[in-house]
Amino acid sequence: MAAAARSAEVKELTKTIDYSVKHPLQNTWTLWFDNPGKKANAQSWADNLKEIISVDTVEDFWSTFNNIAKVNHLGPSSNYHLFKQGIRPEWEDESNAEGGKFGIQFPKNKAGEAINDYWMYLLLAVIGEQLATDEEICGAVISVRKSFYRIALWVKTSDDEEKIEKIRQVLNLADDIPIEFTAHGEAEVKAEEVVKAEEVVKAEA
Ligand code: MGP
Repeated sequence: MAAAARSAEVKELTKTIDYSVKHPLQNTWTLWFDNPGKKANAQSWADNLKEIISVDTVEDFWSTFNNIAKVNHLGPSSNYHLFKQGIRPEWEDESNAEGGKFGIQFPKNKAGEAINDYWMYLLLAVIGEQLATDEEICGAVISVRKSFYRIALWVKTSDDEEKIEKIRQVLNLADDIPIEFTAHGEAEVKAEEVVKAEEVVKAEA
């Protein structure tokens, strides 16, 4: 088809699009941000957590995503969290208590700006309900650390292989990049041990 005819056809098609209609998502999703500015600790962690906005349409998701700082522009120790409305992005929330996260680590020097796309693809899969059963997904987190980024999918219960494959597929992730599951219970125990060790050091000083 000649270019002029094609452009007329596109014009005709777009006439039928009603831009005032928003497209609802299956769930409402809340964006959170935290940047403790230093290594976080389990007791003060929630103080840094800020609820930014909730979105329930495709259009509102994009206007949020396009207007917040890109992941590669965030400072070390920052995190974005996109969680189902009603679930706080912390281990203590009852929806997370028995669950865990699938984490993928990307060295900063290798990932570069591609991290923005990995994060976007994970979010699209989450809000588009492409991963596991809808009920099972709690949210997604991107963590910026000194030398790496970590993307994580928080789930309510299990670490089955099927989810790992699905994540690999939606991110188009190379086979040599591992996806690791950590139960939140393990992370919590580790954080408590750190707090105890710090108290011992303080007491001895
Ligand atoms: P992290 O950011 O999940 O781990 O938790 P990371 O990136 O491996 O650790 P970092 O030290 O390199 O940043 C970091 C710390 O934040 C934990 O050790 C806890 O002290 C605190 N923390 C993180 N999360 C997700 C929670 C949470 O859900 N609840 C509480 N109470 N503390 C948390």
